[in-house]
Amino acid sequence: MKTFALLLAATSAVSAHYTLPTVNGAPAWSAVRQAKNWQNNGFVGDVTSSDIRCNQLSPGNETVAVAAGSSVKVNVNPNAYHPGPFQSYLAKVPEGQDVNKWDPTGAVWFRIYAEQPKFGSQLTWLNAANYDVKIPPCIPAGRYLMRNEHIGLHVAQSPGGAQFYLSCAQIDVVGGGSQTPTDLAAFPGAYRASDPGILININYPVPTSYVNPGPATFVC
Ligand SMILES: [Cu+2]
Repeated sequence: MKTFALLLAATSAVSAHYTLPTVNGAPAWSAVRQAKNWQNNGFVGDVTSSDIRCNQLSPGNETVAVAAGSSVKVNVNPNAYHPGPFQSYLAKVPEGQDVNKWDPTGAVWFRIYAEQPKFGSQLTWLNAANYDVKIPPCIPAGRYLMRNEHIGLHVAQSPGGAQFYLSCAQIDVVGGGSQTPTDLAAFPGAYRASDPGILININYPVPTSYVNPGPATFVC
């Protein structure tokens, strides 16, 4: 009986977590590099860990073509249950590198989306199952890694309490322009555990502003 109760407890804990297994409806973990949490739905808690980059278990094996200026539909399975922001970054795969295997170390990431909450008697977030993220129309065509994350802030009042759910998708940007993205950041490196958008009590007092962690969002 004791074992059974423990199993039940473990199951309900898992169901509160989530993965980001696909973009634009591709088969799970094909155009999205398989993440370490694919079975247990767990989170990354240490922003200084290399897991904060892509939480990667295995390379990808597909890319999804997307026109510059159009949107990518990022799936969160079953949904981004916890209160907190959704954010997206891109990194251009260098010429001569294999999109399935390139390890995006160093300051190669620029942010393209950072969700802000609605303010009131509590913070209100999208908590969606799908996020439509617009690819900037001016960036050069080519292959990119797209790092998508949702940050759970429900116990973020303690250092290390924020929960990062993330994965990296492989996209092929078609069209585009010739602008060079700015404010490049590295993972790890872009975040500190003490950042005001990471170490935060969202319940009391209820914040009247929210500072997304990471670099400025690049806009064309
Ligand atoms: Cu959870």
